[in-house]
Amino acid sequence: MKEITALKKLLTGISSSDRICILMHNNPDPDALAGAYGLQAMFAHQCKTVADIVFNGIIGRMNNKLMVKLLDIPLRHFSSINLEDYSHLCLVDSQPGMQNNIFPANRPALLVIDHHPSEGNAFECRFLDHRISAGSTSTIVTSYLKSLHVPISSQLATALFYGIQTDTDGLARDTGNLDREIFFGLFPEVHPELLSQIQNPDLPKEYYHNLGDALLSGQVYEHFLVADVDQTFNPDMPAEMADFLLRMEGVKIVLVYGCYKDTLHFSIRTSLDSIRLGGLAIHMVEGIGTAGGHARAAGGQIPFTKENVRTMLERFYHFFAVEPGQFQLLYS
Ligand SMILES: [Mn+2]
Repeated sequence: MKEITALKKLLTGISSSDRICILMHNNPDPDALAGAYGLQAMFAHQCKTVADIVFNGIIGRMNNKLMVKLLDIPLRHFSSINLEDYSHLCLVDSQPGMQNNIFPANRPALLVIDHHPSEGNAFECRFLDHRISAGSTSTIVTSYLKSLHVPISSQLATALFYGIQTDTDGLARDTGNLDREIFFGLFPEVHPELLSQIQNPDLPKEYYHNLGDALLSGQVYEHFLVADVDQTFNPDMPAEMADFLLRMEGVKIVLVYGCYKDTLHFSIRTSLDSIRLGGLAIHMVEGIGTAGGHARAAGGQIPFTKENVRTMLERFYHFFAVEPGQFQLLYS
């Protein structure tokens, strides 16, 4: 494999005195967290250096909070560090120049691993593995850990397994042969009790408020469902509600949005293969916000103003050639 030779060469050039920062996209999800955790193990083993995992935004979902806590993932917040202090910057589950991360435009990347479609942004990088065929960043990172014979602790295996599981919906979505091979390969090392706790966390009362908002505001037309969770305590709630509502009988396309602080977050989900939601999400925020995603799951953010929300919704309806007036409340 060409990549592993290049990676080995890159790592031999790094010494224990180098300071490495591993960045993820904002509000990191389990796949980003696990990928970063895996790279940290790689740098520790191969270069005898402790890389810092740095996040921006918040760790929103209760599952993700528990993942960080129970699997001992050491995190630093972007506001508490200075990127100038690091000799090398890495980025996982995103690419420099994408709108969902704070990778500085004036710095080259040491290493970038991602599986999201490119947004056409050019960047300087010494080692890039951009593999759209992979269902998760965790898949790619695990394959490197195995090739380099980096020991994978039970906590790290659990993180990587959970990263693949969430990004591929348990191998049901955007999954290839490598995802399956790595997923089953990690399984014997996974800590079942910790994984179960992460998958079934206690939920705060606000979660149920947002669930109520989503159900009461939910409107349906044919196989579309659009819902507004209103104010939310967690920017991941629209995504969580969209996943949940997509399971409704007859529903195949879901849009959920909600406001966290001064930003409107939205998520789109579909069970259909024929739509590319990532492109749709980018179109919906053109000129007003940021977005990205995959074929069947995507999302974005816009500054919360009535005008912006109307524009975003109009573009969604227009894309599918439907009219808001055709929709009816789920409960009326
Ligand atoms: Mn991912």
